[in-house]
Amino acid sequence: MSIPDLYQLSDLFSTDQIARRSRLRWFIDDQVLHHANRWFQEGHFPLEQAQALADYNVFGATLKGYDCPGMSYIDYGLMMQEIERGDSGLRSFASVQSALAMYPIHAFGSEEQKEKWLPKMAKGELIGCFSLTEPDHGSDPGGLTTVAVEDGDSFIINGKKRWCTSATIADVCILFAKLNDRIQGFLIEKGTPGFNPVEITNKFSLRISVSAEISLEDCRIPKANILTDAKGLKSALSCLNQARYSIAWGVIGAAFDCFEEALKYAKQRIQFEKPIASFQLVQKQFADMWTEIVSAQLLALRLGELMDEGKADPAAISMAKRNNVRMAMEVARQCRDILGAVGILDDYHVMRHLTNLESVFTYEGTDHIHTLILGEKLTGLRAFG
Ligand code: TGC
Repeated sequence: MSIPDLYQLSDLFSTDQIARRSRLRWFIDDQVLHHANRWFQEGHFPLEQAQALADYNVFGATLKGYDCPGMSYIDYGLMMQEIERGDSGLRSFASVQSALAMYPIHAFGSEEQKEKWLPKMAKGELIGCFSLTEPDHGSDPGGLTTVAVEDGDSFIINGKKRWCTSATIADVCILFAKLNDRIQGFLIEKGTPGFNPVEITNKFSLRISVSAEISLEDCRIPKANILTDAKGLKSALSCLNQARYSIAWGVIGAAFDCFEEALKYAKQRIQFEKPIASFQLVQKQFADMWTEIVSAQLLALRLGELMDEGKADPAAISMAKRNNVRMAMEVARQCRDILGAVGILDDYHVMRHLTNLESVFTYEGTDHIHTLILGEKLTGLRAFG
């Protein structure tokens, strides 16, 4: 029995959107979910399956021109939801490619840079990454200490970066450094001497995803590789808006997969001679979870409309990221509880989603930072900085 669409959300999507979602759902079921727990245990990133997402127009989905799909933010959000139903690490790859690598090239790059990178990135032939965070500057990126200095027709960059998804496999890195004391974006191409990404392998979370730290040692790049219009922290934060939007939708998919798995289990698991789904406390868990999942979908949908109209306030994006990640974590925890002891095994997906969501709770702005962004918006008073 499928879960009833009580709020008739399907009516809010076009036939095309539903068809696209079904195609991607089939791909995630067939090519990702069957293998995901093994990949997670092995710490394996499935590059081939990740690149195949290009066939569904995932990469740079909302960007116009340069062979990009030019779709709506709701189209994009629905795809993020389906991908994270598979795994948060795979969705991280897809949203970094779109929101943090292609978006800044599209928004801040020169015509030559756009022509060179975007068509191939949209096809998944080239991979991008984004590098803002440093070992000593996470929530306060304005304090970053990586420095670029001009030297003839080059810039020389020195510093250290951390938590860059895809950095060891990326063809291009969008990197923020200080140039004359002001934050500035640059493009660094794979293989540039002095650009040294190293994979972080000792993770308990997002194991189907490459995370890396990068050391930059006299890394010389041509002047043409400056992202001219990516000036100031504002430009980096505007990329994060895109990535936070992807998360607000994506985590609904993770919650959905946990919910479906727990519901199936609860109907089959017999205790006291009855399926545990018939017990009142378990029914309360399902009622609470489904209410929160549907509420998160409505929040994401309205945010998508605002993004399409170019009217989304960054604080609204913070609200959706914060609320929907909290929701997904709570759903994953409740589903693990319903599964009982077997919920910790890799025969089920719940524990993988739960440990992944621990990272999603923290990256692209911690829960605390989004709380304080909302606090400032509501009170007019700043609690940080
Ligand atoms: P603040 O003075 O508030 O702002 C500086 C300028 O930026 C503007 N601004 C924004 N613009 C667009 N979108 C937003 N969301 C914006 N938030 C602020 C602001 O209006 C101002 O503009 P202007 O014209 O006055 O210059 O800056 P602050 O330094 O006080 O910091 C504010 C704070 C704490 C909210 C911000 O720094 C923040 O969001 N911190 C969290 C950082 C974060 O999310 N980091 C994660 C980075 S992602 C990553 O590197 C690892 S994950 C990526 C991967 O998976 O590879």
